[in-house]
Amino acid sequence: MSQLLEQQMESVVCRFRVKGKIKQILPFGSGHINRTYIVTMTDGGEEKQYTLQQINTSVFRNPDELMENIQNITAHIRRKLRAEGKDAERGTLHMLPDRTGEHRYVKDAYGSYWRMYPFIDDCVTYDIVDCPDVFRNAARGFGRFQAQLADFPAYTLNETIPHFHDTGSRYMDFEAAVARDLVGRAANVQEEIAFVRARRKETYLIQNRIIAGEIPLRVTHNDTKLNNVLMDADNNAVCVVDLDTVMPGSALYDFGDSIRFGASTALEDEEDLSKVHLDLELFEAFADGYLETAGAAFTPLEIELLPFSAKLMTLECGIRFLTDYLNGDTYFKISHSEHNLLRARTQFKLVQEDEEKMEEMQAIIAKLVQKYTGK
Ligand code: ADP
Ligand code: GN1
Ligand code: MG
Repeated sequence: MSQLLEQQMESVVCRFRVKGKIKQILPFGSGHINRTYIVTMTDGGEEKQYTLQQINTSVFRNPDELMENIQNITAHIRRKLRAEGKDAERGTLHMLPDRTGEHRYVKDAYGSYWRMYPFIDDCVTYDIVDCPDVFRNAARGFGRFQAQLADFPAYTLNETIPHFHDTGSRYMDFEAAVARDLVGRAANVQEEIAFVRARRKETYLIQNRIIAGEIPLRVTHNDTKLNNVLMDADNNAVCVVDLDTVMPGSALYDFGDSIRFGASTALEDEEDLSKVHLDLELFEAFADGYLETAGAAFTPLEIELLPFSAKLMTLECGIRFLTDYLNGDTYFKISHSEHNLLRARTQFKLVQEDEEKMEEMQAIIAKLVQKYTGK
């Protein structure tokens, strides 16, 4: 970390309502968008930790609206947890106010926006999981999150990234990137381009049904990666984090994105594609935990489309990685020049397996529906 960045962060931290002196600031987490740090404060011999995050404002263009969403969502969940006698301190995030009490963020001298949360102790997050029981618990965390927000007034939410899971519009961005070929990479990824083009028609399937009113809009998280749910020492889900993309959306986005990331046998950027598979046991465990906690509200069409949503969300993410690669890596954080291409390839490998195992996924869902409804 550069000295300048450290000084910048220290002056930011002091503008939040925190007690004591800064002991340490360290980078944390494996997210692709914001920058996250852990801040340790000492106050009379007591230590307390916080997460400090720099908002990526080229992705989230209106930080005021973004923070307003998070403030309202977390207040809603906190009220619910308290009413149910549950631990509201650990069950949701709490954005710290600044010293004036006016904002839940600090804007620094360089125009960057920062926010702070008390660190929820004794938790871990996973980038990969091989135990179905752990993944079932993660699903319960995301399912409960959706159920907690079922009565949140969706119309009051700001759209933090327009058309976020509009896969058809992601496809059009991809075609534009191929046509521009800004950094001359298109010639080398003809196979991947053809893979996406062969699936163009499917990119519109969920969005068209939302527009037609056949699939209900709900308040959804929209970024349900396994590492966005904190798990305690017994691997129970404690708190859903990374709330920047909570917006009106489809339950299919959340289910599909969780399967995309967590039901894979390899990391998102695994180079050796022979290690990348869709694990049906993990799929079943997640579907079980999700239907148990959120499924009662689902319509028959939502249930029917759960397996397809896993494929579509994986295809969409692969399209986004490939598009960013073609655009010269301007959106996702990367650690080397081929990073986005590797990520796109793992997604396409998973899409292929989703296609091969579609009937098995459908049979699993049918079995679980029977379990929960007796039908
Ligand atoms: P990103 O946009 O970088 O993914 P996240 O909000 O997901 O940012 O935070 C990155 C990681 O930091 C999470 O995966 C989680 O492990 C951890 N984290 C974030 N907020 C907290 C918190 N309040 N308490 C404990 N850990 C947290
Ligand atoms: C980004 O911020 P992070 O790492 O949780 C992205 C998601 C992608 C994901 C792919 C705001 O999530 O949409 O699915 O990377 N978030 C945003 O790993 O674009
Ligand atoms: Mg995250």
